[in-house]
Amino acid sequence: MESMSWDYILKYVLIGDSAVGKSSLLIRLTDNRFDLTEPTLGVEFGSRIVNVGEGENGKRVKVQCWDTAGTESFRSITRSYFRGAAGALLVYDVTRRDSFDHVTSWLEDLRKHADENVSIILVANKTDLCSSTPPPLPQISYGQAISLTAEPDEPSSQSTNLDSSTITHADGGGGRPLRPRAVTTLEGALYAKEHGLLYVETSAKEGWGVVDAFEWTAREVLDRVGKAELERKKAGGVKLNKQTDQKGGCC
Ligand SMILES: Nc1nc2c(ncn2[C@@H]2O[C@H](COP(=O)(O)OP(=O)(O)O)[C@@H](O)[C@H]2O)c(=O)[nH]1
Ligand SMILES: [Mg+2]
Repeated sequence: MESMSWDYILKYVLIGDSAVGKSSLLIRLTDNRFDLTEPTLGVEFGSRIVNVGEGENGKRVKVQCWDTAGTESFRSITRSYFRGAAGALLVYDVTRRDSFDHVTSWLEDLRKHADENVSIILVANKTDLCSSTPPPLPQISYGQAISLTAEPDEPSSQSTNLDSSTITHADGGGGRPLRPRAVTTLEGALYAKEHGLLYVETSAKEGWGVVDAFEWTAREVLDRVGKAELERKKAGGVKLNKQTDQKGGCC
């Protein structure tokens, strides 16, 4: 079946505090829906093919994503899934400061237990609670924009175009009351830059930025490791379809 063919399989993990929206992001990715989710017990799994690049050079990447429980009691189980992950989505809730404060501890855990080349994207989720429109800037350019406007330790006034005061719209969201953001776009993006992470703003509820988060991470994995390298070393969390030239792979 052509639609099921893939060039690479990448293993991902979804991590972050409880209730930041990890399971909702996965359901949005795999089923394109937003439902009430049950708290995740241990680890759950979902997969989908995403496209990296276009045309002749485009690759079909099967993302196999492990959704982990954010609670402390499951943390040791969660850690055991880090090994061999090619990509990690580290999620926080833009309305909950504590979930952002805990990002450092999740990152330490990941650096300690995952392969050193794991590609990590910092995911600022639930932006729909603070804005009725998707973030207006192309999200991938946040990092680039920041490097042009500010150093991580001294955010400059020129970079206020990335601040949530202009990103979010206190316009009532079609009657829906909007909440203040607990973590600005600038803060999230600077943190990501400082720690060598990709950055994306998402809403699992509205579907904003979700597929992009998985695609950008896949692009970084493929860029970083390179096809030749993949074939030679069988890099952690990456499986190459042997029949990739014929596009014959099937899940
Ligand atoms: N408004 C809004 N709610 C969300 C979003 N993502 C998740 N939620 C809600 O947040 C709660 C926790 O979500 P869940 O996916 O179970 O979080 P997890 O514990 O990190 O897996 C649920 O009530 C979801 O419906 C989002 O993007 N926007
Ligand atoms: Mg969950």
